[in-house]
Amino acid sequence: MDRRSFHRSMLLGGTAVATSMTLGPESVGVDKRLRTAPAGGQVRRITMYAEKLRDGRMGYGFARGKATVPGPLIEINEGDTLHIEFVNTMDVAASLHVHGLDYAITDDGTKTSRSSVAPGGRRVYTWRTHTPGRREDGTWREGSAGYWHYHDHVVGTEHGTGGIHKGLYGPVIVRRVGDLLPDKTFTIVFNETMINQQKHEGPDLPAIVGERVEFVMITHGDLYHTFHLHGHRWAHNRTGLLTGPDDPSQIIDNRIVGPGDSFGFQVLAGEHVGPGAWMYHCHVQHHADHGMVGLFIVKRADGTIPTYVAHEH
Ligand SMILES: [Cu+2]
Repeated sequence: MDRRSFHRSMLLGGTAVATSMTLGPESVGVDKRLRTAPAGGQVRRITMYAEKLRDGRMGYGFARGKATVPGPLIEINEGDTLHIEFVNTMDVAASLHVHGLDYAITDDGTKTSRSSVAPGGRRVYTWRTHTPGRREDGTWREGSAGYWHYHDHVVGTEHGTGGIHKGLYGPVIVRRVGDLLPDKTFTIVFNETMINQQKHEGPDLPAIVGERVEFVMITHGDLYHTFHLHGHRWAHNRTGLLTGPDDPSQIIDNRIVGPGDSFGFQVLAGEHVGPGAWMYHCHVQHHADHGMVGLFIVKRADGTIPTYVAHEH
C-alpha cells in the first residue's frame, strides 16, 4: 500500500476525506492547493504484521507478505486513538513499541511489561494521542503532534537490539489540526552505517519541482550521525516549517541525530535551486564514504533531470 492510499484509508470518515481526496494518483503535475490536517478525535483500527523477509531482514507491514524496511508510515491526527492488531508471523517473539504517543504500560511492547507477542501470536496495542491545552494548575501541556517512530523491543535482546538491527522499525506522524499536508512523504532511517538497511547507498527519492515533500528522519543503532540535504533547508522546530515572520526557529540544512531520535520537515522540491539530483547524506565523513548517501531526485515537470545520468553516481 503506498502512502497516499494508506492516508486515504486511514482517514476514512469525518472531514478528512475531502482533503485527502483532492490529490488522486491520476493528478498531473503539482497541485498548488494547500491541504491541511483535520481535527482528530477518531478511533482507527489497523493490522500490522511482523515478518521475516527472504534476505534475512525483518519488517513490518499492513498486510501479510507486504512487510518493508522501514515499516509503513502510520499517520494520525492529534486526539485520535489507534488500535493496532499486531500479528507476529515470525518464529521468535516480537513486539511493537512506539515513541511519543500515549499508551498503557501493558502496551509498552517490552519484556518487562509482558507486552510482547509469542511466535505465531497476535494481540492489540492501543496508542492514544492528545491535543495541547492548559492543565488545571495553569501550566501548558504539550500535544502529541510530532514526527515519531515505532520499533520492536524484544527480538535479540531485552532492548530489541536484534529486531532493530534487522529492520523492525518505522515512522509515525501525529498531525495537529491545520498542519500542512505534503504531496509525498519519504522515510530515511540511519542505522549503523546504512540508510534504510541498504548497504553501499541510500534509496533514491523522486519528486517533481514544486512538490511539497516531507521527510521523516529516524536514527537507530550505536552511532551518532548528521543528516544533511543539499540545496534545501528547514526550520529546527516541530514541523520544520516557520509559523510566520516572527518564528525564531533556526533555519538549518544539517542536523545531528543519535539513536532513538526522530524528526521531520517539509520542503518544496527545488525551491530557489531548481531540479537536479540533490544529495542527502550523513555528514560524518567516514559514514558518507561508507555509503550513507542517497539522492533526492527533483525532476522537471517533463520528467527530465539536469546533469543527472542514472546509475553513474
Ligand atoms: Cu553517520
